[in-house]
Amino acid sequence: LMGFLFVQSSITTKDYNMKTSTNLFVKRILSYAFLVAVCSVCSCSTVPVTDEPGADFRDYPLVEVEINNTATTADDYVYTTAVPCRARLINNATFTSPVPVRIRNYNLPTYPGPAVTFRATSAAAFAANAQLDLPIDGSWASFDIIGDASNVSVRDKDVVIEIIENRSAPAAGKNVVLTRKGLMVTNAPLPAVTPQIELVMNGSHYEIDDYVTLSPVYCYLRLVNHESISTPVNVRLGNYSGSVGILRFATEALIAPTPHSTVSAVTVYKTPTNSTLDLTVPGDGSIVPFYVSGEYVSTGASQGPTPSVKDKDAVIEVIDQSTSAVYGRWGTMVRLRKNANTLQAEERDRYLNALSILNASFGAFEPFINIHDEAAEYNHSFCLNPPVCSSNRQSPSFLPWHRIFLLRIEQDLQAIDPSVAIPYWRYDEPAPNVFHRDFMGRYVGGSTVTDISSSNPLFSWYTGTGPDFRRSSNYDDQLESPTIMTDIDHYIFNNSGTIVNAVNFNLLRQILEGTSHGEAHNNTGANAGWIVDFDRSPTDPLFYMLHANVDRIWAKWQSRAVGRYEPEYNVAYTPQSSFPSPPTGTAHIGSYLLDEMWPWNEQHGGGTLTITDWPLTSYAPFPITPGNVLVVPIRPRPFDAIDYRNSRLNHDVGPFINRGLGYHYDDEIFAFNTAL
Ligand SMILES: [Cu+2]
Repeated sequence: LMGFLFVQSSITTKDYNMKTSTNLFVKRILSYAFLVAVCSVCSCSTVPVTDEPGADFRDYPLVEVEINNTATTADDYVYTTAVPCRARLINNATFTSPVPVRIRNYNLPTYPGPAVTFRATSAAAFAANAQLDLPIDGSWASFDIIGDASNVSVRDKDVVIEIIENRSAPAAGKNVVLTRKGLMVTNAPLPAVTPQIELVMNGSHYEIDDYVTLSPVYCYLRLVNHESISTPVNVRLGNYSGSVGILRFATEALIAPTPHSTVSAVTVYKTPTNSTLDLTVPGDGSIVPFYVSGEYVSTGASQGPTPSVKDKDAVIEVIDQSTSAVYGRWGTMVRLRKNANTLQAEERDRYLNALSILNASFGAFEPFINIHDEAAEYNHSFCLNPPVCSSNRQSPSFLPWHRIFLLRIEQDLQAIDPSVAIPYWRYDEPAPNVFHRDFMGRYVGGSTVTDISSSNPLFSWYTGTGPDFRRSSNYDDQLESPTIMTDIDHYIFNNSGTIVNAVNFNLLRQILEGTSHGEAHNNTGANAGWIVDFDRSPTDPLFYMLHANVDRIWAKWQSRAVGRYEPEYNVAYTPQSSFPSPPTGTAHIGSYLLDEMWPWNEQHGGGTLTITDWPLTSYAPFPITPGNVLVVPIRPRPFDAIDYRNSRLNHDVGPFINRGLGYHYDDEIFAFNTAL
């Protein structure tokens, strides 16, 4: 069935006056984006800020933190006496006046745990927050941490502190998390460790990008006090016994060329597989590189990853090879997009909390509604066959456009809480925990008002369409799923994993948009629900989990054959190249591989190609958040959306310029099965 099922609701109204007036507000709040230094192994090079017409580039502070004023973590333990700490700006040259920040614990009020209190060194009293001004010469600002003897840690790194943006303007950036660090509250100091080892993830000394998926992340070790200890140190990397998220290690991102009938020689890189790794840290202070990723068990009862539940619960331990002395533990997170129906309560609530905070500043949420509306309404970027697009939104760019669109909101959510990733709603399975009063709410027959708990952060949900979000599912959302395909995996893939229907990209995207995703929208919205209507569907928070599942199925399809991560091959994406001039064929501008996609292409006003009315765009270029510097190009093309895996921050992975978007689903291995 290729028909497009995502129909307009009969109650659609569009208030152009409202949209026009709010656009100005949105432009002011959201036209932030920035380009900053990206550190490579040995040197930092600053990417010059491009002063784009009509865009204000906004710089977030990139912050390094040290507990006990050392680069090693062997002394990152806090007791009931004050521990000296310090923070500094990495991109200090960007700023012209000291940058005010706030330090606090990461705990949600509803999930209290071990915590610490803070004081700026100049202040007298310890408190739950401390204010600091970070100097623009890059020097350290001091603060102290103290633990609570009655509330000590259960495991290492179960106390996470965070430094947040505290500049008064722009308002949208306030409280953005600039960095996090894991530590431990003990009731006794630990013995001093002589060789001071530093571990650096992602090539940068700031930790805001220290998140791993199932892709290899570049890291290195270094002897800090090499001037007093000039001998090499033989160390073993491994998982700390208290870790929740489990990691794997490798000395290199393994590379294997793979032949294929239509792709001559694609070189792939694979995920690390070693549970421990022996390395020698040079005595001269130079680095020893390695790669880390989340564990993925490929067969057996425990098939799949062992992802994190909270930030910094995946802890890399560095010990001495012969004495097992601990040289340090570094908290990171195996952050994956997970099945929404099986999230743990705290994961679920962190996601809801971040969504709610974004929505509470409605001006910061509204673009998601408007971008989607106008992209569909004005037939840009995910439309085929102009000028009939108002009744047919099928387009080759449907998948890459929504991939970038989801990253747009995911990165805004991660600016609020970096431990959040958009969960996916498997709409081919019953999802009673999704349609629950404590999560996305329940549809109760006879009313379109979605039933949610008063304690649910979404209880105060508000969009331009009004308070709450309305559904009218025509299936029992506790027992049934909205798609006629009982198992989408087995529709696109048969039981042995072979693709049976979507044998090429064009067929895949038609099945996904028309049948699979269309049924999820239509049957959940039925007649009066907002999710059925393209200009309001992003007002229902379920939208993002629905589209994460669409994206996940594409990702699984990509993983099943060679070349589907390589955008320049037809097996990965069609149409290739750029929109032809003069126009020929049927695909819309914005759909060709190398076309920049609206709205991030900054096009507005009268277009000159087949579409003459690019909508106003207040949403361009693609904004950048602290943990995702340069992960998404500022004017993304379908080309940039094909490989979703390694972060572009990982410069050293693979033989190519890394083109990944840095996220991963929890049910798909990083390297595809070459046996298929
Ligand atoms: Cu959709």
